[in-house]
Amino acid sequence: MGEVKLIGTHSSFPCARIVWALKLKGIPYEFIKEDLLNKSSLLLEMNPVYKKVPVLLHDNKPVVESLIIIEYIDETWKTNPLLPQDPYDRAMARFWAKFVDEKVVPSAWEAMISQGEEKAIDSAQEALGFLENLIKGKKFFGGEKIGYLDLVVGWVALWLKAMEEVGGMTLLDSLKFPSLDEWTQNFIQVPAIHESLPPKEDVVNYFQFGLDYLRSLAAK
Ligand SMILES: N[C@@H](CCC(=O)N[C@@H](CS)C(=O)NCC(=O)O)C(=O)O
Repeated sequence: MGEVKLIGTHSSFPCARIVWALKLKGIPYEFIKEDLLNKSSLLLEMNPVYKKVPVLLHDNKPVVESLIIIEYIDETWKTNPLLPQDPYDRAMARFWAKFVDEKVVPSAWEAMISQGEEKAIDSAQEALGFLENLIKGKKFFGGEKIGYLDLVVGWVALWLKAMEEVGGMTLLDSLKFPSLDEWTQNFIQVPAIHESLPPKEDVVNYFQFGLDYLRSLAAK
């Protein structure tokens, strides 16, 4: 199996994706807590390109970028597969994962920092609408079982709610997105997910800190 370590922070959803993947596979690992305000020499050495968490260390070899790390974990430890077996389904899962990180996350972030500006909310809800259509009639994005895309969308179940609180707005309106809302309930009930969710207050503080920091930069 080799030695597995994860450099991360508890309030970061890209890091949570990796914790979930490791737990679903039953892989023991050591969590190395990173201070993003005072980055460790280990982080800078292991991720010199982006200097970000998460970083997975497998026998001291680094793998970075959460989507790539999940794929690495899935290819390395075959039990409880996360990506679909069918090549077309796998391509689609990767397509939607890219969409989540390139469109859904940034639009929700924009809506938060605009403090609920209508145009920003519309744009975030348009992006969430694609996920609503995708999950309609299914328990998980992976079908009956939790899979890769569920881990990628997982931030919606907690981090999106924290963004809503900080931005004073609602994005995941349960009337507009009933299936996605139901999925969040199914997702957080899975023990591996449930037991490793940070307290919502920590995530709210994390986003509030980020927002205050951006404002202080803008004021200079
Ligand atoms: N695309 C990356 C994003 C990772 C990321 O943004 N990490 C944040 C924490 S949530 C970070 O390390 N930020 C530190 C920085 O930007 O300096 C992934 O999916 O792994």
